[in-house]
Amino acid sequence: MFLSGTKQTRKKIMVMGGDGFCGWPTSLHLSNAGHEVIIVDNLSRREIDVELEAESLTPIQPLGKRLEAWEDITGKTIRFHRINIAEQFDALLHLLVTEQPDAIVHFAEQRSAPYSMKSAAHKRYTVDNNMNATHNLLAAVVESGLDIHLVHLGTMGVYGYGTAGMAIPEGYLDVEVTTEAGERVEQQILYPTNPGSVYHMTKSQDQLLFQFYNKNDRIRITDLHQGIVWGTNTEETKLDERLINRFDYDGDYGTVLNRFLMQAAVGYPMTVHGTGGQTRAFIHIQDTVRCIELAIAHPPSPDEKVLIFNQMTETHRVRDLAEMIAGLTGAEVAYVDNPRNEAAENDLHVKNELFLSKGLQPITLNEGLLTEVTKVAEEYSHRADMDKIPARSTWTRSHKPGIPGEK
Ligand code: NAD
Ligand code: USQ
Repeated sequence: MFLSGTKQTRKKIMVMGGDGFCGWPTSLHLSNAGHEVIIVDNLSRREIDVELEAESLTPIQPLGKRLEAWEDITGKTIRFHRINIAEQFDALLHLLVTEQPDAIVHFAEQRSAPYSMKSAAHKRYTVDNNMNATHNLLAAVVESGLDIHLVHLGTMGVYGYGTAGMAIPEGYLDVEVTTEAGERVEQQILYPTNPGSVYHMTKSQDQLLFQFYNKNDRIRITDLHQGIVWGTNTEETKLDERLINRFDYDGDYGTVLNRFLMQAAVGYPMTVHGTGGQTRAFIHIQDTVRCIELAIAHPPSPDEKVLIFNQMTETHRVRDLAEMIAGLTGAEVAYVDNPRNEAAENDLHVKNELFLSKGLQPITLNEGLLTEVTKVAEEYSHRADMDKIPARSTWTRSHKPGIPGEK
């Protein structure tokens, strides 16, 4: 069951944020591969659905039902602990000490850029939650005295998206500096961050926390700078409707490609922000779960610096995605005012050699997969609330929201 060609053995893995869009299919994938999986989640994402009065397009089951279904179907057990890792440090530490996991996958952060920009309260919540979640985890690993490999889900957005034609390296930039004595010396530094939202800023700060704890306490850390995830289901979530994954389509949590596929399926003009000249990195959810399995199988050694992988498989310009889906489905494209403060046009070149060298065979955007997502959206279109589609969170107070037909 384990990855072929690796020396992987059964590991005990804690998945922080294992009820979320990436965390749930990852938990199932790791459990199916033979690992012992324990989910830790405070269910805050489900509470945010209540706050926003917006639900997943797909009918996700309560976590208890999901876990029961997984056991029914596969005979495998995934345990669950409801802990807010940003606030309940003692409970977190106790869990690490009693369970002694080999690895922790850290998804447990507020991950929407528009949500993080809605108001001062949302900005503060995102910073408090994300910074404390990551720092508590690091401090708990040190306090436990255990050698736990931490795999974190970071973002391509920490780099900013304009690189003057250079391919974004995997985390580190080689620079040449001139010493006082006039000598030219090479150094490697963390690629300078250039976040575009309060959410992306917290991910930039995470990098410094990792660098410090790795240097000071020799914690083994892999930071995965992931692109925009698209798709819904994986091999495991397809096994039974009760295992179905979350599908966010609302203006705050829906990400661009899944939103366009859903909009095409329900006959809502695709909401391209501005000129749609923004180029972004993408990865299918099935590759997300494979990459995490690969990262767990290849931990850095204790004397190694933080290992940073660019977890993306392709880049696309937003308007090209919309035009491609329009070509496939006949859906309309609407160019709306951009509610965000971001460059109207950018090129993006990204290196992703580390995952390719570890055996990733990337899934790229293809008609079959696009149609698969559109079919999921069509099947559950009766659950769609059209009023939740426009992106209403604005980066600067003077902007109008992006609603088709309203300029
Ligand atoms: P999600 O919101 O669906 O899942 C996050 C999960 O973490 C939720 O179940 C939530 O309840 C839980 N959580 C949040 N704060 C917590 C806390 N303090 N204690 C315990 N649990 C907590 O998000 P997702 O799309 O699955 O993203 C997961 C991670 O991957 C995020 O860190 C995000 O930054 C990163 N990422 C996501 C994407 C994407 O396109 N979805 C792309 C790149 C990176
Ligand atoms: N966009 C549109 N129309 C829409 C929605 C978005 O044109 O209806 C545009 C946005 O203006 C932006 C681009 O599409 O230029 C991407 O937006 P997004 O919401 O899909 O992605 P983003 O806000 O960057 O965030 C998502 C995840 C986040 C993750 C990030 C990866 O929510 O957790 O970190 O993708 S990355 O973009 O590579 O930094």
